[in-house]
Amino acid sequence: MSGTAHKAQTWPEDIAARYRREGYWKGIPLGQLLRDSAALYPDQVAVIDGDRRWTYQQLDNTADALAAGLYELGIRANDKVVVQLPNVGELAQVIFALFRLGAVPVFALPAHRACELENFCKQTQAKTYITIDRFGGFDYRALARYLKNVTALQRVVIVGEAEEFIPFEEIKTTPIPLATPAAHQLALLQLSGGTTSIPKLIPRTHDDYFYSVRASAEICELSNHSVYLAVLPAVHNFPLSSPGVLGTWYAGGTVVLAANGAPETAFALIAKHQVTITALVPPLALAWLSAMRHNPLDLSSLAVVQVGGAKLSAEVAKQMLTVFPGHLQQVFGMAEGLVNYTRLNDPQEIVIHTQGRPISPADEIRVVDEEDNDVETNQLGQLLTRGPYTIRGYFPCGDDNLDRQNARNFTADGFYRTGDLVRLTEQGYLIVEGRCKDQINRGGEKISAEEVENHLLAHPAVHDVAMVGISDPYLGERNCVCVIPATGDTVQLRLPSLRAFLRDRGLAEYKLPDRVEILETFPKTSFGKVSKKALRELIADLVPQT
Ligand code: AMP
Ligand code: DBH
Repeated sequence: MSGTAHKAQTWPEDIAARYRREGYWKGIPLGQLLRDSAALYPDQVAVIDGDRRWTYQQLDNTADALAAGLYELGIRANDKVVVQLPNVGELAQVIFALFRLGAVPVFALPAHRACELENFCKQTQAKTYITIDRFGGFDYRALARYLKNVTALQRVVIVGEAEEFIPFEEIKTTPIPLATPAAHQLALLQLSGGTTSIPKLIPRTHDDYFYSVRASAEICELSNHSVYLAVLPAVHNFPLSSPGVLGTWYAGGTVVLAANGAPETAFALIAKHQVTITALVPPLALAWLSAMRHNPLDLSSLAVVQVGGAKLSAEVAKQMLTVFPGHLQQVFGMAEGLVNYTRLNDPQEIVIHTQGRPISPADEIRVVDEEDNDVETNQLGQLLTRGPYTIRGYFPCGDDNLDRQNARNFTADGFYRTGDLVRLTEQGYLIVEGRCKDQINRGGEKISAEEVENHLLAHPAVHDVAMVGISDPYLGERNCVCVIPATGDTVQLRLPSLRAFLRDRGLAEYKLPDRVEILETFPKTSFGKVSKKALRELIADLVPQT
């Protein structure tokens, strides 16, 4: 560390005042969200986890008891607490207990391991780690032991069999009066995706996060009759806040927690609890589609199926509309802030072909070329955004690179550079065409991987596809298409056939694949998105260098 003090970059005072004046920021801390719903719907079920369930009143009381217990352990306002929990009922208690204490959860995904966790602990100087005994065949206590040795961690709380650590079940104590955190303060730290680099910490305030949750719940028409099925890890920004579990608790609905998104588990939960809304990433949407084709089930309680996190191809969107009941909703968001939704009453064309429009009239959108000049409507460019729930800078954690990172990721006037290549339609909807880096430069000719993938997804022998660049001494990059076959018959997937297929669809010659690799699965990020970075590395190992 150089000893340089890094200042948190936040909203300028005049803009913050405007967000308050215009009602986006209401000055209400997130702990109050549960208090209000418990007052309105005390006996309504807030959380279902297997055979266990908690009403709003029970969850509210437990959160207070847990907040008091965590205070007794020494946790104070503004302390960072690394939380690594799968979708279990205790997560709901932990979230609200920390919000009420004004302590700041750092939401690690269950799939993160020593490398990421060590990073989060060191970056935040966290003294507390709350996790589970075992999940998905992994023992988190072993991870906790390692972290205690190499970081400043002082205490580890374990849900389940605690061994030498603090048992979660024994912490709760008589509620005590606690100072309410100010709504402009830091409420939680989210992680940036890591699809292309190591996660950065994203500081979200009570005011800004609460606004995005409230507005999202309204857009998705959540009510106290809504039943939200969480199949994605609930701590991720999408299922946490778009509108996710927090949006459901805001509306007084019921959250059903699933350990994972396997169709057999999820479909049974949908039928049993009459689930009305759930959120998927595209690979999961494909798995659900194929399960429904093999064994159609009555999922008629579903009013909304959200798909987001990565581009849903128009081809798959169409299939979703015919196979699933209710509305399909595309969600294009980022943990840094901006979230776009197709609206429930949008025409099918919009739902199939766009990734939605921003939550808020106060979201500012710019689509720019490489010199930051605005491009015309419908033209491809990089998406920049600022608004009442989009951060102005990453979390200052003593990292010498922070200023450089902020300078790279934010404009001087506070726009976040999303790194996404989009078109903005005349009606104000965004179409995601790829990431700046998800582009193959073939001897100067740029190819959007998404475009070719979209065509190939229409091929009957293709289950899923991802295109990556492989380095080429002559062209710089050539394009390699990785295919998960739909059936055992891969003859149609040979290179000449695929090229002919794409050529028939009118695709330019330079966009046709140079190589095909048949794979059983794609490497995924911790959140379950296809990791193009890992895929590129995998292919580099398979393909002999020329
Ligand atoms: P994360 O860093 O995990 O918060 O991921 C945010 C990024 O995921 C966005 O900047 C997009 O690149 C991508 N993303 C999220 N939702 C969508 C979507 N519906 N379509 C295309 N890309 C998406
Ligand atoms: O991918 C994401 O990060 C994401 C997707 C949809 C997100 O953060 C969100 C909605 O809030």
